[in-house]
Amino acid sequence: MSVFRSTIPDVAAEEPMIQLLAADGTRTPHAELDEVLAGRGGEDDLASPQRLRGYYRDMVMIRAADLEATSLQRQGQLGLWASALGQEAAQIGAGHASREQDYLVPTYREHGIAWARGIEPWRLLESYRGVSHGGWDPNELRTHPYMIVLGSQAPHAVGYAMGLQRDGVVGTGDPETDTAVLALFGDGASSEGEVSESFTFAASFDAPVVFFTQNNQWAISVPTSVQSRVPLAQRSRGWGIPSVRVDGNDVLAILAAVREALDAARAGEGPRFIEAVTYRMAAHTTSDDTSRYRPSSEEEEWAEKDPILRLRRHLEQLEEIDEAFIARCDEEAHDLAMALHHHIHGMEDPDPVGMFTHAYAEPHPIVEAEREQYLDYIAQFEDEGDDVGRDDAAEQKGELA
Ligand SMILES: Cc1ncc(C[n+]2csc(CCOP(=O)(O)OP(=O)(O)O)c2C)c(N)n1
Ligand SMILES: [Mg+2]
Repeated sequence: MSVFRSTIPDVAAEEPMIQLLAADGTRTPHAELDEVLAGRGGEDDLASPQRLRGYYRDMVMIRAADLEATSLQRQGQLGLWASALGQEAAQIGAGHASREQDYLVPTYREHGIAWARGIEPWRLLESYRGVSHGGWDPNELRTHPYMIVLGSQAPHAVGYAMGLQRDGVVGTGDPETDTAVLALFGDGASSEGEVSESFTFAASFDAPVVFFTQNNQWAISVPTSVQSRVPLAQRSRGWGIPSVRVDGNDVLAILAAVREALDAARAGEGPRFIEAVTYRMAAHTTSDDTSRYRPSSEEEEWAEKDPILRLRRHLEQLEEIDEAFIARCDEEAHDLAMALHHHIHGMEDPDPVGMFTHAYAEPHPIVEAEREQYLDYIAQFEDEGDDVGRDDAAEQKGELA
């Protein structure tokens, strides 16, 4: 039995939403997903009290990093910041559902995913400060660089997944090597044509890919209701891709659904699609002002569904959390925020022509010409005595000649 459905119901019908933790923290039993959480084939219990405390700590840590990054942007240390406030359960759940060998393809708001994959938060800040061309080794951490081009995650993920099939690491039954891809994108991005095209390829080739949409209700100022006439979860069924709608503020439901979907993809059963219903509690980015397009009553309503609060209430019901643990998490979160603060003040400007160096593996005449042009451009500022941190542009140009 599976929670994933491949039939298209009446479009007027309400799509059910899987939930294991109610807003007050009460756990609802679920025949199939409880089995997934309990671990098939002798794996660890994903819902053990120790694991639950771990997810709580992860969410507290990533929220602190997020709030600190917002402050750093306000202090002029970052060009921009896209907050993931409110989406911690969707991201920590999905991140921990993946296995080490899986490949994840994130957007620009995936700070919980990054955390779960072992990417240090200051790597994210480097990108948002504009001093890094990616921030981490995608191959080593099996997580693609952040991508801002909406929907681009889908074709990248499907292409990678089709490559895995050709590498013979899908459906062999070896849990150490069988691999799947997790494509992450937003509700707004799901309207991009390349997501539909990716569904076609994924379905036709049975690609080992899971499409994971965080429906945070907004694409900047456009509500999801304008993006789709049917619940997003129903969209992929037209392609024959089984899908499910899950409460995105419920870390356990997300963990179980993504784990089940990735297991199926890895086993060679083809793609899955998950709509995680959540809420972007902050503005779209630090350049946005929510008061221009949404009522504060909506924000208050969702504050009650806060994913961190929900897991804490659940742990309290289980009597598996105490004040000392909560205080320790808060202390660690504070230390992380301070570390980010110090780290950013110590960041150095990169070599201004580094972007040309990394465009191609081999030298390329057009990129070389553009590099020359750029060196000429920044040399002008030196002539004016305007030190813009471009130490020795003229010297570099001399070296090139
Ligand atoms: C192809 C493309 N078109 C437009 C944009 C500008 N843009 C950046 S974020 C955004 C809204 C995205 O909304 P959603 O996909 O719901 O993700 P969220 O920001 O809510 O996480 C838009 C229109 C872009 N980055 N890429
Ligand atoms: Mg959105």
